[in-house]
Amino acid sequence: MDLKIMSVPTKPYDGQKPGTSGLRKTVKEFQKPNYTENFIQAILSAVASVEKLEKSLLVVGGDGRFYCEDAVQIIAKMCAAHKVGKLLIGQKGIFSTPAVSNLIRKNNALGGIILTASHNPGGPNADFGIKYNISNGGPAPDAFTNKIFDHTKSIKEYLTVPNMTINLETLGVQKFTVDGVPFEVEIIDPVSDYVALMKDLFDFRQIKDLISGKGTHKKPFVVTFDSLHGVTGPYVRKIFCEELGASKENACNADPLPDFGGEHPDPNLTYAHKLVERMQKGTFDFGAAFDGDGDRNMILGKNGFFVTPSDSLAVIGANATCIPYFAKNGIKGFARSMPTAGAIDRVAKEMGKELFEVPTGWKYFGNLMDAGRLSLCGEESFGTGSDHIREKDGVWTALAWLSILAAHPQASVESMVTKHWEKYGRNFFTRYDYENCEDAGAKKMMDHLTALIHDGKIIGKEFSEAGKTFKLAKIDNFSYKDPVDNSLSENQGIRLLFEDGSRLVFRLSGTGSTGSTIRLYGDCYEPDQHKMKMDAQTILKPLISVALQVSKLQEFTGRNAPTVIT
Ligand code: G16
Repeated sequence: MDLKIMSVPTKPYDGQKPGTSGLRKTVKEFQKPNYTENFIQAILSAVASVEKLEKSLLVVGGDGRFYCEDAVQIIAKMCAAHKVGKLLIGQKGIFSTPAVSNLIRKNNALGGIILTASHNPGGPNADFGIKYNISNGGPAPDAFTNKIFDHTKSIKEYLTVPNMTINLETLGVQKFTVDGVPFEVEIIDPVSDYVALMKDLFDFRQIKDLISGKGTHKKPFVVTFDSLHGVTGPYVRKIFCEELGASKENACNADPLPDFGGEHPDPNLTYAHKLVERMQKGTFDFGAAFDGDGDRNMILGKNGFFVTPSDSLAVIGANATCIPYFAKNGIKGFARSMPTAGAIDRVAKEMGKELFEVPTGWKYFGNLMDAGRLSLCGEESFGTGSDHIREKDGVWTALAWLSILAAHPQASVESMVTKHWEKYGRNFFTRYDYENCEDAGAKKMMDHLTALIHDGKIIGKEFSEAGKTFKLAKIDNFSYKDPVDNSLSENQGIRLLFEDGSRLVFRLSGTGSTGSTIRLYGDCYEPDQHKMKMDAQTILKPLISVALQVSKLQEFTGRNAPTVIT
């Protein structure tokens, strides 16, 4: 049957500006008439303005949250109407974000549309999200997302093929003819290509020996995972249980659910507290949690020893040669987002490698990787990854840690981290999140801090809290000039830099769906070996008090305490 293209008149919606990583709004918003269609049309128009969309290959899939399958059907109809040649779609519309990045690269696709609100809750009353990844497999850069936003503001019609429905259950190719033009959809297993990639990067036999306690390891290394009912469940079962021999019972919450079981699929100490409690019992040697779409991770050691994402990146960097991919290709350079503590900087210095400090957002790493200057990077927001793809990668990070542990018989997660501190000193880090504040109050606070920058009088001022004095050396709003294409990204977070090297950062999250989330980051460097094992919150409390004093956060937002502390 020859299907027909239809043009549907529509009107712009306000606020379809992609944030840190795509458009994230409530499901209810996406369900409004033409809301999703408008955004997809804007993506396709933006792509068509710079590339040849006709006959192209696109990858489409998401983290399985509520509304994913509806969105896949909408995208398929609209791609057919735009004469896209073929879509590669995960069975049931499911792909982890790292899996999409891999498939785009592996198949030389033009790009991909990922359906996820990442770590935000899911379900009919929670969040949904859509983002576009470009042909390098990474999130579209600012210049491109600005184009998408521009299209959303002037949209008058969208194109679709109303009578086309995709069977998302059955693996294989489905062929259609649309106004005489062939259009193909291939439904693939979401896991297998990703597993093949991991087998290429890591030595599975070595990790298997660690887990089973073979050879020099002498006793089994007991591992557990929490997929928080996100997309990683099937990936965890296949890789860690089937391939590497971990016990199936220790792959927790591994059935993806459209509402993530009513919980927040965010791998941090607050939302992945069940894993923390399980680890605190002392029966497991290693634990990892992953977020809704599988790009974030949290690493824990025996008894619940918490590895900060900043330390995780540094330990992986310092032990990179334990990972076959890096042993073979070498390390080209390291990078971290600006708010991430600088533990990796010390590793880079010692190894004589370039270190890049970019704004928050994985999209800023892509150019550096494409230019062959960056191999390993990470963010404080529980993201770690390498140039094997162009997204952060939760499962990859757990495999990286297990590879390092496999190469150090008898070592524990804690001993790897403490040895690292002994060598390099420790970067203490904390993040306070004030979620869902009123927009006006959050804006006033940021305006107040901006005024302090312009005024400049605060520089040199001393702040004393709990017997510690901090003298302000510099205050600015971080901007970044991409060394590859010279693009400039301004207003990326207000930094207060103190004379003793301590640092405070304030920024508004770009991933929330409603209200404003204020992120307050604090870090300091401690070379004193006697202080290495101190509690980060105790060490950083005086600095955070200074932050609250300077920003007047409480006064502007009415919040007495953060919703999440990491
Ligand atoms: C996204 C980006 C990350 C970023 C994080 C936090 O992560 O991919 O690069 O660090 O948001 O952003 P914000 O502080 O603006 O909320 P994800 O896992 O949500 O895609």
